[in-house]
Amino acid sequence: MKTPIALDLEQRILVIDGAMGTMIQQHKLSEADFRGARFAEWPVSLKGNNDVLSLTQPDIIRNIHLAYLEAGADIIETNTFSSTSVAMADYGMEALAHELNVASAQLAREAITLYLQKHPEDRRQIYVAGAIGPTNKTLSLSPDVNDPGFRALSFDALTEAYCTQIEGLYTGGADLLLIETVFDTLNAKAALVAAARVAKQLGKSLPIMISGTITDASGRTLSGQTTEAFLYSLMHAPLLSIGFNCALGAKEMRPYLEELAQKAPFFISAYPNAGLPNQFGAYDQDAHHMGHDIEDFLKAGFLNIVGGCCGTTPEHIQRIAQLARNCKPRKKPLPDSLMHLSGLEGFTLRPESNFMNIGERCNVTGSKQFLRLIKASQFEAAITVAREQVEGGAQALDINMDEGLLDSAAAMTRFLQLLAAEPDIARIPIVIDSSKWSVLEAGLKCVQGKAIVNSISLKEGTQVFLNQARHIASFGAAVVVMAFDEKGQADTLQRRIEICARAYHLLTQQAGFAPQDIILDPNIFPVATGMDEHRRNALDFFEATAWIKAHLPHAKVSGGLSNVSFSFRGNDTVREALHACFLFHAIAHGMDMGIVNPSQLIVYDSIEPELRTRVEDVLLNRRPDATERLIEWAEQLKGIKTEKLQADAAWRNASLQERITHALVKGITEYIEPTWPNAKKFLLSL
Ligand code: THG
Repeated sequence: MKTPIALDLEQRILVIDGAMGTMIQQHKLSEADFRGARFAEWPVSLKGNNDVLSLTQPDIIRNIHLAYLEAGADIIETNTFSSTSVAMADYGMEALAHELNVASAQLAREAITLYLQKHPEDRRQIYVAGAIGPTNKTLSLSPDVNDPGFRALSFDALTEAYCTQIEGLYTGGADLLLIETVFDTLNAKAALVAAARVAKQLGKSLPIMISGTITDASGRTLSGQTTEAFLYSLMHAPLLSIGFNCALGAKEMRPYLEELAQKAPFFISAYPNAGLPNQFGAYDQDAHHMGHDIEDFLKAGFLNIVGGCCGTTPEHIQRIAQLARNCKPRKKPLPDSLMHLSGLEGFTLRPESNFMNIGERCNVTGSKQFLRLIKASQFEAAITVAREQVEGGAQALDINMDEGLLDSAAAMTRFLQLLAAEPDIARIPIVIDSSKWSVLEAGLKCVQGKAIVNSISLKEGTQVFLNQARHIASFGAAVVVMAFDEKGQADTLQRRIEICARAYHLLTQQAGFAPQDIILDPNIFPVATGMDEHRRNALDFFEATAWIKAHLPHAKVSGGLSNVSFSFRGNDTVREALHACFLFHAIAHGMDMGIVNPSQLIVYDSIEPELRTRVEDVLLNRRPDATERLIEWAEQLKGIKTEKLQADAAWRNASLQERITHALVKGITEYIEPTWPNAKKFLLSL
């Protein structure tokens, strides 16, 4: 059902108010003014704590709201940008967070009542948006230059703080929640999780607006995301609107707004600063000048909600309102049904896309090298494993820390937080791989992008499955479901189909999952094991894949490719041939993605024909002696090395200087050796 504001937005462009800070500054308030009588003895200086003015100088705040209403604002923002316990800690006012939000929302409501009493002829619906700032801490970046994995705040602590803020905004009478000035989508996800939690508690949900901020000229958020990645990271929530505010002013915002307007299935908002800040941090763009840039957006049809941020005044809003009245609102595009993922950049899987490679090597059970590094806490070197895969063509990275002797949740957290600091790796989406729910949960709290959770299953029944799925959905991640139920792992075609269909229907009908975010894994098992019941392992996977693609709309199919060749461990030639042939047939049956070693994938056509025949005899179960014949061939091959096109080979062949440069730039420490035992200095023996 459409909310009243959604219906309103279909008819007209709504105007959101301008800056609170600039208006407060004009009053030249003293320390004593900020404190008022109530906080006269407060041990910390309160000058600059604008939000506390809702308690100590309510008339000033109410009058600012009134000025914006007189200027034509349809949405006024509460004075609560920093009213979380996290941001209020600067003033020792953590405990006042709830009260501040209640008071500020009430002030905005009062201002609307006063305005409407004065202007009974004005029949517009006017809304109070509860302003929810990003706080002064970012969940995806370290404030400590010496430890890129450090975080000043946890996801859970921020979520708690947002819950308190949002409850206060509800109590005070806000109509909307405005999660604004988003510089890190992980912070915004915490706000979304909090909003959903409060809505459930109170049995009422307010429409949610999200507004991000692009702070550098290359078009990225502070935490490094592009517009597309920003959108995909937050698109799971049933948003009223998405847009940008603050930052570099209207003109600089244009290309990013244009992109959002094209891609987002929500209403679009923009409330920029009055131009770029000058050398004193003030804003010079007057109403006329800013109006000129805004008019361009309006005429281009980008917008549904428009207003101003830092440096804007009622004069600016009046001009913007005038312009908005004369323009038609943008029409929302219909949501597509493509799978969108993101790291720092967006990724979209289209029907015409090639097979998607998920790098398998950052897996403590799947790589002895990676296990050794993680066990020795050599996280920096472990990061190199991730980088090599990206360079080798991985389009997403599978991370698995499931090893009995490790604190897997802690290792997952640490590794993901370090990865976030590597822009060339964090570019691509993360696949959080674990068979332990606690590890998956920990991983979700570390990634700002739209990730894949790998995996859940029906092993423990419907209820556990649904609870886990709903939790994953609240973080916006896609999910891999293994074909496993209460009775065990699916090992026939029929069981694969049955379990995948059941999971798909539960996810779409009861867990609110978008079908394109469901990835079914119908179990890739080893072939040529010598066991008769394994003869159809590959064939059943292929046929299950085809069935899924034909019967479960928009669902994706994935699998762990290297599993298929476990019985040929140590024989890379046969393993690579098995992988290439398996993929060739699986893709033909509709497999969309897989966990693979991207730099070790070879081309189907390059396989020696006799080997290929023998491999396919096994995969397709074409003859009773297929396994013997492949083993026979494998024996004969032992010792012959294949020429692997390793992705790093090229730089390893370059000149010493070039190798040093490459290693320094990419932070590859693998080839550095000490010149003598316990040396403090290292020689680059590249
Ligand atoms: N489905 C889903 N997730 C999965 C799997 C799956 N995650 C884990 C696994 N299976 C996929 N990942 C790997 C990673 C490595 C290997 C196999 C699967 C592998 N490793 C070499 C080996 O064991 O011989 C290790 C060699 C080395 O130590 O370097 O084969 O099916 N959803």
